[in-house]
Amino acid sequence: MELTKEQFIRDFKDALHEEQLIRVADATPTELFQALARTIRKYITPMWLKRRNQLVEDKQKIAYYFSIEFLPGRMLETNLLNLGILEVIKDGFDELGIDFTSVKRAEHDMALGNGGLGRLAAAFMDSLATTGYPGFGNGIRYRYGLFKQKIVDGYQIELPDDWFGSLGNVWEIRKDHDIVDVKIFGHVYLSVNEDGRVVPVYENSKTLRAVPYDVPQIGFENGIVNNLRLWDVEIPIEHEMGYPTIEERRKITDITAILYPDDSSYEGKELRLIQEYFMTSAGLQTIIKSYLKQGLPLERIHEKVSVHINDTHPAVAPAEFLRILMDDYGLEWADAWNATVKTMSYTNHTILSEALEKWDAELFKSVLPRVYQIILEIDHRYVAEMAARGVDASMIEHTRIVKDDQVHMAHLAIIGGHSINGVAKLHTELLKEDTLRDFYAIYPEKFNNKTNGIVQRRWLQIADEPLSKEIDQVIGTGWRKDIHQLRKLLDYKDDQQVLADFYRVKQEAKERLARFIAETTGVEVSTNAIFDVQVKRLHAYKRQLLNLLHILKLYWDLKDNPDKDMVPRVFIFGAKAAPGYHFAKSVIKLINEVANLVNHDESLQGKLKVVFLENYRVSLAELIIPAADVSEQISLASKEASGTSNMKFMMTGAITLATLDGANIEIKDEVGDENIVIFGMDKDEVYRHYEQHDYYSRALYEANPTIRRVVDSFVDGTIPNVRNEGSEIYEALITHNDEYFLLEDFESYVAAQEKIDQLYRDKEVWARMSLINIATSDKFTSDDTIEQYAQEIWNLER
Ligand code: 26W
Repeated sequence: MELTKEQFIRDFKDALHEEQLIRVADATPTELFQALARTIRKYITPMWLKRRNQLVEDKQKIAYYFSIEFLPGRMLETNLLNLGILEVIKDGFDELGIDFTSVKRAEHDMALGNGGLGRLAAAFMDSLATTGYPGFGNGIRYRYGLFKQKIVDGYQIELPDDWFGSLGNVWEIRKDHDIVDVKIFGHVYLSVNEDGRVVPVYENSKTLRAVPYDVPQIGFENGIVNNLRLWDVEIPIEHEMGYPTIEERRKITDITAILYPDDSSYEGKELRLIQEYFMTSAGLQTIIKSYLKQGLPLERIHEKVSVHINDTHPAVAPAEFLRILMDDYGLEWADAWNATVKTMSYTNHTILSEALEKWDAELFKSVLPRVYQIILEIDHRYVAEMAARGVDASMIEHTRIVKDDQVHMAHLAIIGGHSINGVAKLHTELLKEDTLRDFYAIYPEKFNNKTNGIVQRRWLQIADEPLSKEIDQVIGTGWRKDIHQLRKLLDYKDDQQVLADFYRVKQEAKERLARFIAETTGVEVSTNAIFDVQVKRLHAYKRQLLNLLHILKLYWDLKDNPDKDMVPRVFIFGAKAAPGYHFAKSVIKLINEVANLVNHDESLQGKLKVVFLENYRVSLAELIIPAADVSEQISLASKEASGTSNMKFMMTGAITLATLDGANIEIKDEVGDENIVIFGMDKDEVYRHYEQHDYYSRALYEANPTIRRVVDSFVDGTIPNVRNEGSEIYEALITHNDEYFLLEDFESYVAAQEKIDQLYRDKEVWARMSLINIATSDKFTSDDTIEQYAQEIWNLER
């Protein structure tokens, strides 16, 4: 948009003076942020309205991305960048004597997500608007975001993330005219009405009022504003007498109170099922209503509407869609089913069996009696159709929706939709060959891959402004609009000056992070050290513990030989553990205690430092990632569906130290073998162990003195101030046979780390690797990922 500095200053002062009655000089950063956000909202509103009217007028097809998590982080700077007014606003603030950075930091992260899945959903919202496709989000407006992590005495403590504060979310707009009712519980029987139609009759069900709040999603310099719709629950006015007790009222408002803090593990909790149904039903009801306003027949809704199921959390969608089409609008099964399958599509984000949602049939039936009836009918028809097609009976049994008194949500999503995709090449292969093998045999045409991506604008232009400016110097600014121009950097891979400049920019980012580390943890780190970073959710399969084993190995090396020739290292961790995930919490404690051990040991001569940064989140990632030399992507091969931080590190010039897992493989394909450091078993070797049952961690432990010494450190008093945590780790590794094969990968990990050490010694070599990583990271722009979803799955036009 066009905006002059003078106009902005007038608008901003109006917002501050008239709406908040404050003078610039007196305002706190939070007040300034509020005024700025309100000013921006005024700029956005006309574009937002125009977009909606245009889509209605053109009867364009819209894709709706249903996700139980959206993790945008801070929105201010992205919004300004995408509107094309970031520089104008910064200039305006300079003139007013306001520090932009402190204002931007006053915004609380919007943390309605756990990790990769939620962050990806937010990235897709940005890319949908940027590519200009009509794609809207549908999720939950949680009162509290993902818990805030504090580290106390080395332990994780969880505090509520009161992200609304007293001021609420400035970006959202409540939409009363789209309020709908959602029914849960009670009993349902079928009856024949006057027209001779079979209709469900509900008894004793509870009605929830679903209230939508819309958050604008602004495209990059294209004037397009899409919509992210988040649902809140309220007590329906006309039913107020039906919910007399405070307890019952609280039960209702609890539905949107908290985001479940579990990442990669699933618990069949009633409240979670209600959350999932609540946002799915509310979203589908309003989508169908707005489609009908166009005066088109419901049988053809799939021509104008796509519904995407992000992981299984909204996978009740096919059944709910059928229910609405039949019960509320009188469609026959065949027509309703045809429209449903053509409307729905599903992405799988994990092969970990503990993360695949299956609901206890009794629970499901008690919460969603009518939907359960419909699911039974879908299941019944599926079994009959497959039998008629001559599909093998055991295969039918494996793939049906309801079996062993459980409702298999992934099965519903696959049977009830036309597309199922994985999130990286390897992951999709594993789905086809292993996890969903029988489905692949039945519906090969439904399977496809969509490798994840990241929003380059946030991770390069915003989070790494100094690097962005350096890139401008070398190849001009065209890459800011067309990320593929980054490849032009490859022409400079032997240019000493360019390499030196990039190296310097990285050092400066490290200095900024070093200051932050000193301020927040009191640990002094040298920027001559390799900044070796692992930031992601704490999970056994991600193997933060393998990283720690290597740190202990270095510790013992240095204790034995203080003059060991090594480049100093700073190991930086950031990770939240699910509050009920005992093992993960023990690993956090141990990282912190190893940090205490090494950071205060003078004999190590500062060659080894360990830092755990608390409360890892999007805004902290924006500080950490640009400062990384080494990106640790060390999950056991086959376990990490894709990973997306790996792409962010690559884009800001870190060297990836990785197993052949998830998108690491595709990163390797882009940068070439010489510009990444790979170690460990590949997925075939891992699977071979599973098939042959021939993994014995104790044998590895007994045969290898280095492993023994490192593992013993957990139980022999080496690490101070620990209780049972050390022996728990020891038992996981030795007694319980090391589920994620850390010990088998240990030696090759150590060798890979030694290679990193050697490579880093030659600044030019390192800077060249780094430049090649940056130059080829365009491969992972989420704009391209969305382009593929739009063309190949949703069939959208822009
Ligand atoms: C029902 C509980 C639950 C919670 C989280 C089930 C499943 C999950 C997912 C595993 C969460 C998740 O974030 N998965 C990640 O998705 C990213 C985006 O596709 C991938 O990059 C990560 O590899 C994958 O772990």
